Amino acid sequence: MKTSTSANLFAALRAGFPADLDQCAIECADAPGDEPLRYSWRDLERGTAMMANLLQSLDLPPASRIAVQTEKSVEALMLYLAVLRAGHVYLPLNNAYQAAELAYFIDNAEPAVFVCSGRHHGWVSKLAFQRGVAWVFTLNEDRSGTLLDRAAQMSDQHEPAPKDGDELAAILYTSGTTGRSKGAMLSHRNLLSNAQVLKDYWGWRGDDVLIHALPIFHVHGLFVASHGALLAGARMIWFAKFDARAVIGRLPEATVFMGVPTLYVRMLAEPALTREACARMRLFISGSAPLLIETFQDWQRRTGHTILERYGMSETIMLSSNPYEPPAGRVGGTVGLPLPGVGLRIVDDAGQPCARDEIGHIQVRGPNVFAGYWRMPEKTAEEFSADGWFKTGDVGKMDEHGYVTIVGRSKDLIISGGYNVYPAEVEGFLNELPGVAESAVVGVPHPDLGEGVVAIVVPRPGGTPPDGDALIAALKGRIAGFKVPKKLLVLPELPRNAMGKVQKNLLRERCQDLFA
Ligand code: MLC
Ligand code: AMP
Repeated sequence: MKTSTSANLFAALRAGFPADLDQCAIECADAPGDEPLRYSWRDLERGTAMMANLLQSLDLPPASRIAVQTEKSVEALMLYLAVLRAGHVYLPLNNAYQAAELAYFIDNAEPAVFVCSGRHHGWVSKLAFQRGVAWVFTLNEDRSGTLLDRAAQMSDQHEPAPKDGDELAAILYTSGTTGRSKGAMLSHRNLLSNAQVLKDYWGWRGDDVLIHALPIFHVHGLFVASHGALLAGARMIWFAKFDARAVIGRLPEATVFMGVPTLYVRMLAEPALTREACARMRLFISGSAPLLIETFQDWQRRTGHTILERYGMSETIMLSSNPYEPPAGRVGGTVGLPLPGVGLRIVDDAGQPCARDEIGHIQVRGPNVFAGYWRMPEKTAEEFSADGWFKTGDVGKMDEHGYVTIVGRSKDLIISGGYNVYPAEVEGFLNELPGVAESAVVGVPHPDLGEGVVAIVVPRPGGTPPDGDALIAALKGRIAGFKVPKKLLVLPELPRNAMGKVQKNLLRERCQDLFA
């Protein structure tokens, strides 16, 4: 196997750091305390070296999975970089996940190390140790925890582990089209090739200032935003939690912002969002969920800037983007053109190419496309066409200029505020609750979240009908809060077609205005 330090994604990102390592790399915008909390590039270099040395001192098998469920912090970003640096595999987990969800990921990925927030150490460490995890460390928002205590004793010199580009860098859990969560295996090459393409395509520069206000357990915040800034040696203004007013307050110093559509909707609701506030900005990017044309137009009117919408997914990182230049080439309601090096085709149900503007299934290929799902070769095979294209599960069309429009999804997926919710998973938990015979979960328009989760529940015959509020309360604590239905209806039966399949389209129509 051909291994070299340069194929290690960390080494490539570090090569983008500016020559003067004492410059500010990251400034925390919402850290407690009066003094601004700043990290220099040297802090990133040394901190990641110490954490990488700590991982190395544990004598883990090569390519061990390092599972991380912590609050967002600069140290958590350093931990991600340290895992790459040490040559292990990063496994980020949404911090809303509860015990049943974590148990599944641990059983499936078999991480050697779990890093959790100190406040959850009791139950998480018990769960992790019971399932064979060798090491559990804590990492807290206030820069405390056993991970940093141990890393502080390590050397701040570390040579990045030599890597072949095809070796695994990260596993991101996603449900893909159906069923239980699957771990999308992303290699050093997948991540680096995509970061390099985006660096050129979006014109990243060393004097950019990125407002980073997204979580760092998904593609958008962890890869697209962080890699962009690191590779360009650009400064980040770092928000541990998105707050529309606070973000607008920092826009005058910034040049780049990335968000899911909900972030744009919330910022538009703030009177402080003006042309003056955005005067230095060069690029607003939206993705992870459809951006409504109204939001695109309102943003243009209010700020004078045209949002650049792009499209991607966990299995592929970024696939398409509206052009950077000229801004007039950014077409609202579309996700732009396939990125350089990315093949994107629209095919019909039989797998035959669709004509221009004809709606079909979106399939992709390229150096950014993942190697497959972790330990699920059959699932992997199902999601690729016979000629090697990945089936995204998205439905769309391409116009004569090559612009792609996503019109829907063939996968049963709800995207709420940029987070994916799989109806079958929520239905499974609902159906286990007392008094519930069966249930159906759908997504309907929501002014803030894009789609809001709604459950329709059928009571068990003969018993006391279940109370909607009690069911919602019972779900909280069992599954991540963002998956819990915002509204729940109790109906005597679910509409079914002649085949006995639940007609979710009818339920969606019925609930269409629930959040209006
Ligand atoms: C939080 N809550 C949500 C929610 N986020 N409910 C539904 N959908 C969501 N997205 C619920 C919590 O469970 C809680 O419920 C209540 O809202 C308050 O929680 P919070 O954490 O204070 O919420 P808030 O800070 O307002 O979070 C909203 C948000 C956040 C939009 C800022 O969801 C967010 O950061 N989303 C971005 C997701 C993202 O990065 N996606 C990228 C995926 S990558 P209760 O009942 O307990 O009060 C991808 C690929 C690609 O898709 O192309 O990029
Ligand atoms: P995930 O697997 O969590 O990364 O989610 C990926 C999915 O998000 C894609 O398959 C799309 O359905 C959706 N998505 C991402 N970007 C966009 C976008 N700009 N417009 C519409 N849907 C999007």
